[in-house]
Amino acid sequence: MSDLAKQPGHLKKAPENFLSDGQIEAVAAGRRDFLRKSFLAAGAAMAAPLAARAAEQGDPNILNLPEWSTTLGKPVATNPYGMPSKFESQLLRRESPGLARVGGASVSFCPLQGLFGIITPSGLHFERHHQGWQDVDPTKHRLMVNGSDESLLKKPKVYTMDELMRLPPVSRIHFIECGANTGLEWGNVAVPTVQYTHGMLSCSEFTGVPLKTLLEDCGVDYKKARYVLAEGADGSSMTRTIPMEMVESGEVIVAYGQNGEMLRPENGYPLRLVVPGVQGVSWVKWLRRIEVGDKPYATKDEAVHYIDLLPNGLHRQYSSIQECKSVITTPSGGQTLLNKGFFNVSGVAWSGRGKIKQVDVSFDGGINWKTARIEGPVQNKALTRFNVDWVWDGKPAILQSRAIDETGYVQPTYGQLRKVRGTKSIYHNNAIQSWKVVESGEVTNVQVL
Ligand SMILES: Nc1nc2c(c(=O)[nH]1)N[C@H]1C(S)=C(S)[C@@H](COP(=O)(O)O)O[C@H]1N2
Ligand SMILES: [Mo]
Repeated sequence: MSDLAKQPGHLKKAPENFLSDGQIEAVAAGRRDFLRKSFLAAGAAMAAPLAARAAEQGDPNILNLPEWSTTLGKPVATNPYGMPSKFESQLLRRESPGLARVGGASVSFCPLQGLFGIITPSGLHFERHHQGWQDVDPTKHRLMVNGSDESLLKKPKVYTMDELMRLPPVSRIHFIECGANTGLEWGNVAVPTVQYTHGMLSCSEFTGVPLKTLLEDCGVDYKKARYVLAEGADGSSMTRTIPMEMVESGEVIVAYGQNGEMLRPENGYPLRLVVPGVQGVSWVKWLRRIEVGDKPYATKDEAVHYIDLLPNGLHRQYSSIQECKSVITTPSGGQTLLNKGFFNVSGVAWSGRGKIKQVDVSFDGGINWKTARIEGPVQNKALTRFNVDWVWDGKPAILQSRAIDETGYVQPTYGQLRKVRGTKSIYHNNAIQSWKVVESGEVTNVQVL
């Protein structure tokens, strides 16, 4: 450990993080105010190093053996499907208080502030449904593959799940980000936490069959068939056009697996399209049909959703690639630094164009930059974890991260992004995020141009 680590600072996590026994009771009783106060108390108690506390105060957590450590534990398979500890019961995906739920159409955000590494636990994966979710019977689910014309695809087929799962699979780690992620920040609506600013983002290992394998099985003519239409089976009949080059590269996957098990119902069980680097809406869930065609389809979803109004008054319709972006997840909005000293500043970076090459972090609002440690191996079109040492001197600070991908593209500031994209946009915001730290240690969301 470095010398810095000998004088660690302490962080009060946002209340999404772990609870004590007493706090669990308080939550159960719905006594929110008690919860808030006991967090402050718990934070203060944590501030003295463990050994010093034991010696000076006779820390009962060291001196008294708890009953559980001297009695029989619970038997195996008490939970045939394992669940998180009860002390983690506040780490949840959450709906934004500011966003309306229209029928089943809404979004729940991933608690990025409480996650480590790059894999999103399946139960915390963000959700975005245009017409709610269903738990679909896999024995009745079918995938049809056809052409807009017979000359484009010679042998149209319908696959059962069993048939798909017999084909040679691939497993790859990729991020998925909704094109609307960080959307409210365009209008300078500084929502409080990283869960709400950046939580329409998740990363999983997906398993499935490359779409290329299926199209070739059906006799596709790549010379004529230059586009693919993907269609979902849910009430929204979600349809998106995907250019054939992406499919030919082998990256597009017809996936049934997520983090080693079948997809979760909310994420499209039993079948979804994985389109690495491309905005979430193209990752069609409950996938029931693939059609190949010779031109973009310009469907309803492509005409009205996830389009960008540009300063010249035109709409950009197919902004499919998610550009290079990053965000500091700890410390982040809603958390509090309890005292000066060492902090490990941590976050994630990603790019729809490939691998992350470098992440720089600033503590003074973008004047000086320090290169962060990248936790490898770095994966293609996947979240990439970065960490950097910081000693907080107790004075106001503005924390930022700036990612650079393997194409050399540098994540822009708000000033740079608005110059090109104007101010009327909602989607595809990849600007540098700023977290302001004030003397009291409170961390809030601010915008720096
Ligand atoms: N069939 C279908 N596919 C869909 C959607 C949908 O509503 N229906 N939502 C899309 C959008 S807008 C996004 S951002 C992603 C979200 O995936 P997730 O819910 O697994 O996070 O799924 C996409 N695929
Ligand atoms: Mo989305």
